[in-house]
Amino acid sequence: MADDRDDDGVEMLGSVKAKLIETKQKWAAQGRLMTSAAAGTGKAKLPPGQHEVKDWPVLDLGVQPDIPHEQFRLRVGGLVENPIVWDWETFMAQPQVSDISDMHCVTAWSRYDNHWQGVTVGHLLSVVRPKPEARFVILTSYDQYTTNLPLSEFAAPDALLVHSWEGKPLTRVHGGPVRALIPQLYLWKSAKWLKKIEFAAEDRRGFWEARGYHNHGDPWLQQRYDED
Ligand SMILES: Nc1nc2c(c(=O)[nH]1)N[C@H]1C(S)=C(S)[C@@H](COP(=O)(O)O)O[C@H]1N2
Ligand SMILES: [Mo]
Repeated sequence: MADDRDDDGVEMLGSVKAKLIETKQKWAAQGRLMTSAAAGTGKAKLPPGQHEVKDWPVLDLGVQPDIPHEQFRLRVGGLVENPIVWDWETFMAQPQVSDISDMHCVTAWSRYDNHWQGVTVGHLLSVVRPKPEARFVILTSYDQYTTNLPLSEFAAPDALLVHSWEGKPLTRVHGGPVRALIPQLYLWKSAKWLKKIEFAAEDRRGFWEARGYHNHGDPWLQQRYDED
C-alpha cells in the first residue's frame, strides 16, 4: 500500500500486520510473559519479567508513515482552554530539554539510559491548559494507532514529546519526526508518529488497550494484560 495516502496526505509504507496483531492479542488473552517475580526494591532498574537489550527493536502495526517536516502537524484539543496546532517550526521553537530514561516494552525487553531531546509534556500543558474536567488523554498517530492514559501519568516529569534520540533525529521506524515518550509506562503508551493529543473527561481504550492489553500499563506492577 505504498501509494495509499490518508487524509493528511502522509505516505504509508508497509502493510498492516494482521497476523502479528492477532498473535499479540492471543498472548494478551493467555497472559504470556507474566511472571511471579517479586517486585524489586524500588531502586532496581529492571521491572519484573523484563530483560535488558542493547539494541532498539522496532515494533509497530506494519505501517510506517513517512512524514516530511513540512507536512507535520501536532493538534492538541478536547478539554483544554487553548487548543493548538503546531507545525514543525512552531514545535521546534518551544523550550527544548534533554533527558535520560529507560524504555520497557511489554514484549519483555528494556533498554536503559536513552538520551532524548524534545519538549516536555509539562510545557505543553502550560500552553494548552487542560480544563478541570480533563482526566484522560488519548494519543493518535499518523498510522491511526491510538493509546490512552490518565492525565496524571501524561503529566509525569519525564514525559516528553521527543524528536531526537542519542543526539540524532528520531528515525522514521522509531516514530519520527515526533513521538510521545512516557517512560514510567510500558512502551505501547508511547505513541510513535504523533499527530493528535486529546484531553477528555472519560477514558477511551486505545488500539492495544481494546485488544487485551492492560488499560494502565505500569511495568513495575507488571500490568501487561487485562485479567478476564
Ligand atoms: N503510532 C504507533 N505508535 C506505537 C506503536 C504503533 O504500532 N504505532 N506501537 C507501540 C508499541 S506496541 C511499542 S512496543 C512501541 C515500540 O516502539 P519502537 O518501535 O520505537 O521500539 O511503540 C508503540 N507506539
Ligand atoms: Mo509493544
